Amino acid sequence: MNIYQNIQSSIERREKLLAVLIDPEKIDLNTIASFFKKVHQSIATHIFVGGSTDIDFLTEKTVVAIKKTTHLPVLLFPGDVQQITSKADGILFLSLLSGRNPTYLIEQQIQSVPFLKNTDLEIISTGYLLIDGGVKTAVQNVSNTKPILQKNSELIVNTALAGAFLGSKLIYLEAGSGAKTPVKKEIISVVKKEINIPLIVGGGIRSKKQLDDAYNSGADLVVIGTAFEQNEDFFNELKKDKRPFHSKTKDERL
Ligand code: 1GP
Repeated sequence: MNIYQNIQSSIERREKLLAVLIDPEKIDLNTIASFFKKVHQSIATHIFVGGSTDIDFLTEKTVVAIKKTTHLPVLLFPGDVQQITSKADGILFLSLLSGRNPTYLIEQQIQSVPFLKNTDLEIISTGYLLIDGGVKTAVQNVSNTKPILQKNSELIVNTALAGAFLGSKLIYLEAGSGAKTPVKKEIISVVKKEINIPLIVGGGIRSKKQLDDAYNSGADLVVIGTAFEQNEDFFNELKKDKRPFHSKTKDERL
């Protein structure tokens, strides 16, 4: 079964998913073994690798080191075409739908095709929405696009739905790495109500409570990077025996 089908079956089983985001510019490869010991004791189900930039081309080296250490699926979450390597299991093929910069809507994607078509990476089309997280984040700086304000829920929903109509297999609500305010519960639940594809939420989630809030509002997969980078003890609060489940099905929420 491929990664996407596994995500779908987890959702059917009412399991919640957690991706640990590893930024190749921030992780010290010598610490990968000890870092992953903690990852494996936790409820983490996926590893995302990526960052807004990768000036020193560290992505491939990082993915190779991670693949030696884990059996969890490793998905590229690239900031640009330079961050693609065939060594991962799959790639979130992102289009920054909240922005109006053609480079991140379609240009980078076209540039990646000659490489991607010769790899075995599972390509997962992902509608990517940058939502205001209270601080100017790297995604905003690098993509030169404006995030959608959280008060503008109608625009967020319509953008997510446009992604679904265009054929995205996932929708990713992104408050940006290190966001002050994660995507609000109300936004997650209103988007989840409208779409029939798995929903990813990330950016600024630093506590078990914020994680549970995201799950209970309808996030199927939550992405956490900064909180683990800054405090590996956070993994202890997310031990495997405490794996969270969907509180309500989509139909129950309606
Ligand atoms: C950023 O959504 C991810 O792209 C995770 O954000 O680093 O704030 O956890 P944090």
